[in-house]
Amino acid sequence: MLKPVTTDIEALKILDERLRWLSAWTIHHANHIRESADGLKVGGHQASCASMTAIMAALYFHALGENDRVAVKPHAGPVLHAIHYLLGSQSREALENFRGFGGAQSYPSRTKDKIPVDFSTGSVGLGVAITLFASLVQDYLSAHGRMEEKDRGRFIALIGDAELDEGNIYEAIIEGAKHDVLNLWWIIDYNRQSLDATSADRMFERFDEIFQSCGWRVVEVRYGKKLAAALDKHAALKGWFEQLSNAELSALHYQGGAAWRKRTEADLGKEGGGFLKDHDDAGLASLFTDLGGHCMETLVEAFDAAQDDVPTLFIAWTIKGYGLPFAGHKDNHAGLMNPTQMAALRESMGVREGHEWERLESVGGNARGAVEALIERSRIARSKRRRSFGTVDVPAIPAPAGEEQSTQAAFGRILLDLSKAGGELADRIVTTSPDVTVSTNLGAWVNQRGLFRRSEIADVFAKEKIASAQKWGANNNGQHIELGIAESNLFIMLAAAGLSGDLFGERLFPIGTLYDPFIARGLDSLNYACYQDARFLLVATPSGITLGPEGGAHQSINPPLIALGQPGLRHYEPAYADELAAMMEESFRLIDDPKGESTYLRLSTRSIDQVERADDGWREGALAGGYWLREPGAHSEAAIVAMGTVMPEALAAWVELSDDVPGLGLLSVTSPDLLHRGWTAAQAARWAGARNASHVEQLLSRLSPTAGLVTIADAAPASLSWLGGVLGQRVAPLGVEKFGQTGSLADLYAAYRLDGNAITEGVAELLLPA
Ligand SMILES: Cc1ncc(C[n+]2csc(CCOP(=O)(O)OP(=O)(O)O)c2C)c(N)n1
Ligand SMILES: [Mg+2]
Repeated sequence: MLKPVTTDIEALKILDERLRWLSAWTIHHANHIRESADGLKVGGHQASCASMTAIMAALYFHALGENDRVAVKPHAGPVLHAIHYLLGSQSREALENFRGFGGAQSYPSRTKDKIPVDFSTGSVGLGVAITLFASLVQDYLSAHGRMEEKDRGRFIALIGDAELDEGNIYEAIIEGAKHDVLNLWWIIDYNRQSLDATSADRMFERFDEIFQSCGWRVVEVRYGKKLAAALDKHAALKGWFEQLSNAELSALHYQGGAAWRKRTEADLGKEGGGFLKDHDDAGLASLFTDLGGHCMETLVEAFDAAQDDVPTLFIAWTIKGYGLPFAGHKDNHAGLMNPTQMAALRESMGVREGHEWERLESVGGNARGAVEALIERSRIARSKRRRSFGTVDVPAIPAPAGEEQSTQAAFGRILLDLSKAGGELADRIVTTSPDVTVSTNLGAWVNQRGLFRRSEIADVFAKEKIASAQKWGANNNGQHIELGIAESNLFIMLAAAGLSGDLFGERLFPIGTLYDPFIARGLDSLNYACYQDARFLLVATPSGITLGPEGGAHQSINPPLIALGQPGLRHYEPAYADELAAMMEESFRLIDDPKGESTYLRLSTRSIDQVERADDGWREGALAGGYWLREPGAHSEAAIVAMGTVMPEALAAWVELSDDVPGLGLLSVTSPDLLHRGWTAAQAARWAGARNASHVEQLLSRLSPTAGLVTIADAAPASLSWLGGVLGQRVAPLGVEKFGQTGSLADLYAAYRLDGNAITEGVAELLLPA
């Protein structure tokens, strides 16, 4: 860790004001000056920015080391852009196009912004938690000898106080405590306002206890130097000030000096404890707004005092809209200054009309040199780091042998075989699971590769020679990160590990496992991981109603529909072990490919007879989303279209119906997601002059244009029923629309119409005259 530098406080104060101006101006320009083509609100958050400019100036121009990484509160995005503008790494053009197509993004975005953004933010709470998991990934890389001490950094989250209501933050700190996570600074912009209102007073006093219980140091940065001195001198005043509610404080900040005087007199008497006579109204306003988060000396001291690696929560008191006309007003969250107010601010800051975009406008004399020197000295990266891909040659992954297998069991076998074979890919795989390691079949892999912990944990059961299939000793070399039952943490862990190449220059191949229904529990976190283009393999098992007696509550219906609508995530649903092996191989390649993506494998615990293959002809189609498991006859009038674990029912029905329905085909769909994407992409390409039909169009054009499709999947029927729309063929969709009943497979398949009878009825429905 780098030592803090001695910094010119006056220059930092100037930078604070520059950031306040530039962020407000960027938002103003987008709303009031730039031509609006559609009349839509542009928006932006001048108050949320003004709240943080001192904190961010102190960080970026003083405290940050070159390896430190920051998640910036989404609504302070313009301040981050202003910082890079001052550094010379953001263009005026991008700021003028703030919230416009291709311009600086509304909220910091790793993938869309041209400046280096360490972590995207937007959905509050998630950007906070990813810093913790990124720190854990750093520890993992160090422990595995993939990172040198000098390259290690600190992970910083700039947090809105209302953001602390998001439960995922507490899930994260509990997990962090278990893993003894280090090198975190979480800085709360405690402006006591949310979007709708002022925030609850009561709860806030509890936050420090919660964090301390999880091993954090809590530093309250409450008062600036001036205010602290005044309150120390006047004990009654201090007691009075500290009992003001959040709403009262905000209202007084908004109303200003005269209101402060009136209220002080009312509560403390005419003399205000002997204090009022020393201050005029303006002096009072300036004194009472001197909160810690706006006082540069206080901030620099607080940051300098926290140079060890203990996770630290700074509660920096601020005023939302500090220095702007709506400071403290409870409705200021999306408030925008009008042109008159903006002109007044411009004048008060010494910015000349027509010179609004000048980086160091109004900074003159000796100060200019000091400010320029400080900007020059800032240790943060000016340009984006190149994403690293192509680390590993992914070896061919053979299918596990066995005439009868489940995809879940095959998954465990493939990982075990990979581990035994060893090699670069196996060494870079990191697995993780929220307390379902054993029940998702990762156990054998973990026995081989071990649990990861920075400090060794003995396997007490093994030491005591108590028989157990699981060896749970943990140490530095382990490759499995065991999580508590919090699916959101799983996805944020996958996001952090899946960005390891970007953040640390070291590619990891993260694999996360969970039960399919619980994807929904962490859905926004999964979306967050995909939004940042983190790369990982998500294995969801068991799935559907096929888990049978294991429990109605664990049945899953809609994840294939979720996957259909989730960019950055490819859904594969194999029926057979050889398909799974091909898909895992592909998913590892996709992780390490610049144009790749993450993969979601939906697996099952049902053991089924494997099919005999004449050759490898199925493979390409299976990886593209589907293939004919039983070829249709020329211009066939019907096909069964099946996905995943119900393939035995589809095959049996095909055998039974083939005599009566000549040319009946059986299409195995391995990815509705890929088929749909290919279909829409081919349509778009045709408009651009291309001729190629998509994979799904080619598959279905083997049938008659008037053919009927009976689609069947252990999932919502809409996962496949859309196939009728591709060429206008008719569909009888089978699938699961209700859930919750436990039973044997035969009972459930009959009750939910996933069996041969239902397929026969479907074919009849399509082929027989009404
Ligand atoms: C998950 C999520 N829910 C809701 C929102 C909408 N939202 C944006 S900011 C905000 C309030 C933020 O208040 P605070 O965290 O205190 O930030 P401030 O602007 O006061 O600094 C809300 C509700 C969001 N961005 N993300
Ligand atoms: Mg707030």
